[in-house]
Amino acid sequence: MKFRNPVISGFHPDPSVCRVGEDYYLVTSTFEYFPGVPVFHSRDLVHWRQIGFCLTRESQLPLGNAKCSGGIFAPTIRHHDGLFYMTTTNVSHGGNFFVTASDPAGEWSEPTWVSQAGIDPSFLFDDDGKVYYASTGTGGGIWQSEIDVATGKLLVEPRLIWPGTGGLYPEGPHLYHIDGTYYMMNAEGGTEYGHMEVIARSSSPWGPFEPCPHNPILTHRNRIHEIQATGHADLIQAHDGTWWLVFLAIRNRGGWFHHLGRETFLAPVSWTDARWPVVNPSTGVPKRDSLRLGSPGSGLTLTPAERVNRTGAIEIEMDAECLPPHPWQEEPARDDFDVTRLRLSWNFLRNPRSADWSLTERPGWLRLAGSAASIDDLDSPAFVGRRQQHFECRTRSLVDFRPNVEGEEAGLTALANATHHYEIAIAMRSGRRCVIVHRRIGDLEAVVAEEPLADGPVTLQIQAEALKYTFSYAQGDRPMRVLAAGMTRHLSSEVASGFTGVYLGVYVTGHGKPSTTCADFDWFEYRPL
Ligand code: 6LW
Repeated sequence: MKFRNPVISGFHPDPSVCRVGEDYYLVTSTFEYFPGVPVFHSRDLVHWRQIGFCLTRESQLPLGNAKCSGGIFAPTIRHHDGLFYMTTTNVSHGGNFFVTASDPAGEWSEPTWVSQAGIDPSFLFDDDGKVYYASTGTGGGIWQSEIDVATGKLLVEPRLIWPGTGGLYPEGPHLYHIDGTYYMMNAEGGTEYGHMEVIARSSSPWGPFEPCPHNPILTHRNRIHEIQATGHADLIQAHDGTWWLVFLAIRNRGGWFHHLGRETFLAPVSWTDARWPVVNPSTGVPKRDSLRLGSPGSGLTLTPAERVNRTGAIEIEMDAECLPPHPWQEEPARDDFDVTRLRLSWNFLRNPRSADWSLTERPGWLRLAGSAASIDDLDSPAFVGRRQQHFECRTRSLVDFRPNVEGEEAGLTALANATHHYEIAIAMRSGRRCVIVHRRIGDLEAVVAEEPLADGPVTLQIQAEALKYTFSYAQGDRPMRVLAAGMTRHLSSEVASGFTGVYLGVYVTGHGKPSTTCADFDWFEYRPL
């Protein structure tokens, strides 16, 4: 059967997956966004629906003044003895911790902190009841401890167990116990164009580990291809016995840049006779586990063509013996805000102030009360946004905002981070209520279009194509009027840096002073084109 990658599009990096019976649960990292660590559910590993978040309270997820791409790094989800466990790192507050839940849709527990340095923590609940806790560590390599999962206490101090195969930044470790052998799988090369996944094995959870003769088992570092940066993976055996890998990758469209962030991809896995995994075997399997490749590190002698064949090339359209398809109903394109809970696809920046937003003060509208904070600040402005998940899509919203004071502003934003974002908004400028288009690209900032507005609500629109955003507005039944455009490249990770992807959202700010008036959004539409 064919399936399409990414299986979860838009900014969904560092995926980790577990299975309970015929149900699959997946989590991704979320950095400075709140709530944190979304939980996705699937019955076929291809179709995923979000069912909740692991971190929904400030007590679980303090993000005060978290830098852009600070906060929550790579998570791991596992299920053991009727409980789900999710461990991750809050690099802005506290370090490594885990939370638990009996129902993956939540609520999840308060954090149990683990005094282990590094990032990218991961559990192995072993058959003998021991719990191993792996992560990166001081000085590099993969470190591991044994913990008491009831308290988070270290039972065996962390120590270096695997240096990696020599690539940069060994990270995203996961230890698996498969058919009596311990496999340590990790990413190397960094999360960009040099990214790869490697694996090693041992008869002991503490090593020494022998590297796989055809490492890296996954990489696109030698491929001229739309898909790049494949790596940071998690391995899963499906309920029908087949094996699969979820991992992150990016899609370049129209140039060597990506603005949708690192997305979640899927590939089938098969095993060689020598019990080593092969990713996406349909693109080529190791011809033989020859001596030439046997000794650690000797893989470097392969020709590019052989290297591609060996490293499991990934395609947008994948061919594989899939599980019976189990698609979910699509979320309607239009959110009318006519319920009193925000959809799961909405996120705040850092810990929101409850006074900044309401779905009840003006029923059927989303009301945002602007504070002094703006999108440029390492604070929590009156903002909610959703991930851009398609290169071509259109975002619209009907906004009722009547600014009184210079600098008061409300509208739509395409947001990469605090220093790279575009807005179409209603603002008070030189005493007039106007519609403006604003661009910030690092230390370059400008209002590039401005037109006076008639009284009444305004429909604001951002139309996205692979290479540009187009900003338009309309009032009453007048047609949409294009005001300006902005290049997508300038909101890409290559330009804006960081670990996050573009959000499309609504906001209001007083730019340094609390706004004297609220902005009401009647509806918000996100429509893939
Ligand atoms: C993630 C780590 C990484 O925790 O980036 O570059 C971090 N590699 O594996 C954030 O995605």
